[in-house]
Amino acid sequence: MPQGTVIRVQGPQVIVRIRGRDRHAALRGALKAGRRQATHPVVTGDLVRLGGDEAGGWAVEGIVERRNLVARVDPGDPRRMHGIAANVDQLVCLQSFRDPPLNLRSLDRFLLLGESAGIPPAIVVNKDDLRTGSPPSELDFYPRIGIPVLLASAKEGTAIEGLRRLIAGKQSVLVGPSGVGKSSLLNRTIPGLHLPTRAVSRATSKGTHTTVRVEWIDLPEGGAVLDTPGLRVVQPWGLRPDRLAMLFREFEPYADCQYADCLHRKEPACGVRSAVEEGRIPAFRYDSYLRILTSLDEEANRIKRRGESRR
Ligand SMILES: Nc1nc2c(ncn2[C@@H]2O[C@H](COP(=O)(O)OP(=O)(O)OP(=O)(O)O)[C@@H](O)[C@H]2O)c(=O)[nH]1
Ligand SMILES: [Mg+2]
Ligand SMILES: [Zn+2]
Repeated sequence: MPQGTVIRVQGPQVIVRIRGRDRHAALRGALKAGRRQATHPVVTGDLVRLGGDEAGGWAVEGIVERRNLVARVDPGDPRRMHGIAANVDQLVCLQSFRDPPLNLRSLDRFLLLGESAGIPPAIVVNKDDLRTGSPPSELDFYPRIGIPVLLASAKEGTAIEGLRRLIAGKQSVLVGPSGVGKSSLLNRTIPGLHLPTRAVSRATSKGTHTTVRVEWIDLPEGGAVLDTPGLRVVQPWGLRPDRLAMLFREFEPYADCQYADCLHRKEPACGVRSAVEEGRIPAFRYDSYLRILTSLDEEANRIKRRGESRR
């Protein structure tokens, strides 16, 4: 059975690259039924098994097991998964210094989209031309735990060469809030690319959700990069409270606590909390951790309430 790579998802139709050619394909019934558990049954980057042929049209029969998956909780229904991209090598998390302002809480959530799926993350902070004063010292922390940081400006062309090197030859997915300049940076980095971009709202300093679906962009030197629509709410799919601390890389050496199931909140003799007090774990990261942990509790309660109201 021939196979292909999904390079675009548009409703019940997908575009699949079959032996180097991009073709429409329909989804078969069994896959459509998957909508109850997932917003879209197939995801950009999926390797799929195909039925049909060039003359009569192609149909997606099944999905080859994914190497990995970038996915969040569907904000409209916490029991459903919203898959963003499959089978990627790298998750590039974009923020901007202004319009919208740099938000470390949001950045740490986006990083978890990668960490929870075993996908190495990288950070790009765009709109360096709008920065006043030196970059916040928190940004120096990430390279120490192996996450590279680039300060870029799509407007002035800063760090474009660095970004090109970062994505060269790989399958990358670019994520971040709306309006930080994901599409603008890719336009600047990839010759001949003209993705639509739009100014952020003056009133709210938020983006206007210009990119509306995941866009697959082939790189001239090989590899591809996926531009994605800005996400406002990012809760990584399948995240469990007892696994969260492991995804904060720097906690690991200190997660030696009195209780084996310690969540590093208020438990006595907690190695992680001691490390925060001694300054070995930065307070801002511990703060992110606590907020995400609380949001996981809230999400569990939301799901429980839905279940009860149905009965
Ligand atoms: N000053 C400045 N403005 C920038 C820079 N990069 C992008 N912008 C502007 O920021 C606005 C949003 O840029 P987009 O590229 O559409 O942002 P996006 O992240 O793709 O947004 P969505 O597609 O909505 O997720 C546009 O008006 C861009 O011109 C930059 O480096 N400096
Ligand atoms: Mg965009
Ligand atoms: Zn602990």
